[in-house]
Amino acid sequence: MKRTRIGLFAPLVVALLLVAVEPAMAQSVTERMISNLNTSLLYVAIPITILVEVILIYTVIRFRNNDDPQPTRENRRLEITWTITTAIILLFVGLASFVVLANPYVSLVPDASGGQAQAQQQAQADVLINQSGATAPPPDSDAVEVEVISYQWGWTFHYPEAGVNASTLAVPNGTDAYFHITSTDVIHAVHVPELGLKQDAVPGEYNTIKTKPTEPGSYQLYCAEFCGSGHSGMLANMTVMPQGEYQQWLSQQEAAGGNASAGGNASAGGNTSNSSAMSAAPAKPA
Ligand SMILES: [Cu+2]
Repeated sequence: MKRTRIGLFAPLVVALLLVAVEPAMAQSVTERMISNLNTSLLYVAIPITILVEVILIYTVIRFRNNDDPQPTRENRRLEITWTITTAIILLFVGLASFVVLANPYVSLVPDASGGQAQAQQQAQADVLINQSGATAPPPDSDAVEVEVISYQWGWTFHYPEAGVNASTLAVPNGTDAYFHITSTDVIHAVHVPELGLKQDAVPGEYNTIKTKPTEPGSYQLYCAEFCGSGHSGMLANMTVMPQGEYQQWLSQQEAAGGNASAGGNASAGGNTSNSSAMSAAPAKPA
């Protein structure tokens, strides 16, 4: 009996030890939330897996020579225990997932009330390709907005406030960044795995995602939707810079003539290439 109890409690001890280990530092708020959720769900799944396997192996070995097996008799206490335990586990999994999935850093939901609607209109006026669906930051925020335009096969990053186009996606560290994602031809998808970002780029509409980078550095941006023969080469560089460096970079882009007709119609589709990370891409008609 004592041995069985130790066998049952061992998985719990393992789980507690796992909880004590801090997860690795994340590169953005979004990435931290997603990987924390993944880790917490793993803490629940590992002890359950160990418990089930231990009971299974024990049963196989213990009763392997049983020539006269008896049917299981009703055990109300046991049935109530596993029903309640399962309910608690499922409730935890559901709540933990909901808290992360409903967060604006993971799923940004448009807010059409009051000042937000005005900011929405402003955001709509400044973008390069005038389409609906962009979710603007709140009016008083210092968030950076970037219009991410995908095409076969490359990316143009348009900065509405400065009116410049760039071939690299630069954002300041520690500041909210809104990416209004769209496409000029077929469906593409923005994917920056290290920052936990992924969103479809659909022609004729904007999908906005929001994040806050927490670690300066250079990250790979991929197209995550098969879009033709050039798909595998549809890469770009995303650079997270300290605030001062970002302002300097933006002025450089303006000086280099990263031209863009703000509020104009579809003049997107820059001549971007991944290697020319720091140079502005000239806009050409799509
Ligand atoms: Cu693509």
